[in-house]
Amino acid sequence: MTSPIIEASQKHPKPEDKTFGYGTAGFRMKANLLDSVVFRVGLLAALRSQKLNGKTIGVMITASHNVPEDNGVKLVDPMGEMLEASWEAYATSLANAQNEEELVARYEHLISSLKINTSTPAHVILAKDTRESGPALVTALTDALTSVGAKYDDYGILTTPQLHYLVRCLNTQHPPHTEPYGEPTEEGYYKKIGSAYAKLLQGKPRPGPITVDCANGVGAPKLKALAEYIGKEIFDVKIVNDLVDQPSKLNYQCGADFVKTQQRLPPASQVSPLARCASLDGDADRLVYYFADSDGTFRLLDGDKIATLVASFITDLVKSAGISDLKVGVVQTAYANGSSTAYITKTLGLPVICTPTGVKHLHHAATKFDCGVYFEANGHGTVVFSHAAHTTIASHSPESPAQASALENLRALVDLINEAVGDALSDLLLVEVILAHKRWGPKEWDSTYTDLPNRLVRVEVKDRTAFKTTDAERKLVEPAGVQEKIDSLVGKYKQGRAFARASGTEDAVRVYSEAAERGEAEELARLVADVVV
Ligand code: 16G
Ligand code: ZN
Repeated sequence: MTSPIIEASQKHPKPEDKTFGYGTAGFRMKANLLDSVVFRVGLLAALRSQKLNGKTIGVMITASHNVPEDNGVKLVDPMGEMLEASWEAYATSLANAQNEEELVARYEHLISSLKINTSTPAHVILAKDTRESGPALVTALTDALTSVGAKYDDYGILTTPQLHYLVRCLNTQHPPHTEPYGEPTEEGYYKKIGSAYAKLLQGKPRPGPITVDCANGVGAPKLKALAEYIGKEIFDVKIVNDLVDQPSKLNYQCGADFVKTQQRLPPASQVSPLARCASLDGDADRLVYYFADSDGTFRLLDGDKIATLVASFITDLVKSAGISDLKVGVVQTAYANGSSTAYITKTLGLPVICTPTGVKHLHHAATKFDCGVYFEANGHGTVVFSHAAHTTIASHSPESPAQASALENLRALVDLINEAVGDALSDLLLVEVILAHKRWGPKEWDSTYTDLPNRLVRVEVKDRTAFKTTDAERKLVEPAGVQEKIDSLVGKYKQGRAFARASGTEDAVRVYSEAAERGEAEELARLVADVVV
């Protein structure tokens, strides 16, 4: 059993002086350093499947919004969630074994300590984004899977959320699941969300054209396929930044991350005032909206604006359907604009949970609600429904035609939403539906509340691991004394708020600030940055 691993692993040697870590979104780095890591992730994926009695595990090769030279790899657990946290350490352990012998020893140690029955057939599915380095990394992955006799299916190029969807579909086909999540094909994905969208738009004003910037990534061909499935009459989408055959253009001056951090239109977007625009990121799991105001001012509708829109719509639908016992709530991170949090609690009257950065934290917290809406300000998010919510929505008997119609919409909404993970394509359709129902343009949506001026800065420090936080990253406990200094600065500004946390994806500390006036928010960020260096 072990010699095929050694033989296969010799083709994917570890670079000597590198230490790897499974971070917030898997392993991510320059693609030329990733070959051995992906091979070893393949070994772990097979073990994970065996540990879970042969359930299907997903492996996605992508580096999301990073530069074209980077790539990354992450594992998807059976219900389409991120890999269980305790296994991240096993991934790191395999990735850092210095040579083949050590790798096999660590692999076997996992088998014995986790009591894995290696005669259980393993099943893994994989996909990649459009990066040039993708195909070679797939070879590293499939070499590993072959060496341990795992069965695998390569789905080629997909968005990250499409792979999460497929994993969930494949693992819900059999009892105890009463119904599969959907058809386990790419086509099945378009069918599920596309028909839910069409249903929700019945009898509603047809949305006008929308311009979508696809970051020159995988979102472009997939959004085209989705749009073709739905049809131009009800989904009139103009796709820009779709140059997937020019890999160097990926995420360059475009995409959700560019728009959110630069707070301006991607240069390729030529749009008229008040027209709806949206951007996806490089693997289509993040979405932000924006528009140019009548005077040309750029207005961003970020993840917080999407969360508030979705939460208010679901609350209304649940109520209109005559359902009284489902708890709707919102999950945010410390980066959520203070105005959005105030709007959710005071205007919408909904509870808010704040978690540390990273989808897995938000997702987990959202499962505490029946309808848990979670979004990071950067545009990553979705809605998760509890078991009780699914059952109630499926079985509730309406008492009037109005209730019946709301209930139909609620059922279609559940189909439209990709519960497995934040999904830019599904979220895009979701926002389009809500705006059509509310008969809102981007300006009406934007005017629900006004963001507090804010500033995010990246600070290079000697050792970012020295920064330890508590209270969902809103307070520093180490280095000693720094939080007290931040508190005294914050106290000097009207509606001031600021925090510093170590980045999970870059070697830096991030400082975020908010205040009543733009100049003050900027000054506060600068002063806090001075305190942390
Ligand atoms: C990762 C996270 C994203 C988070 C970002 C923060 C996932 C799938 N992705 O990209 O949610 O916003 O990291 O980066 O969890 P930072 O730690 O460098 O600020
Ligand atoms: Zn992404």
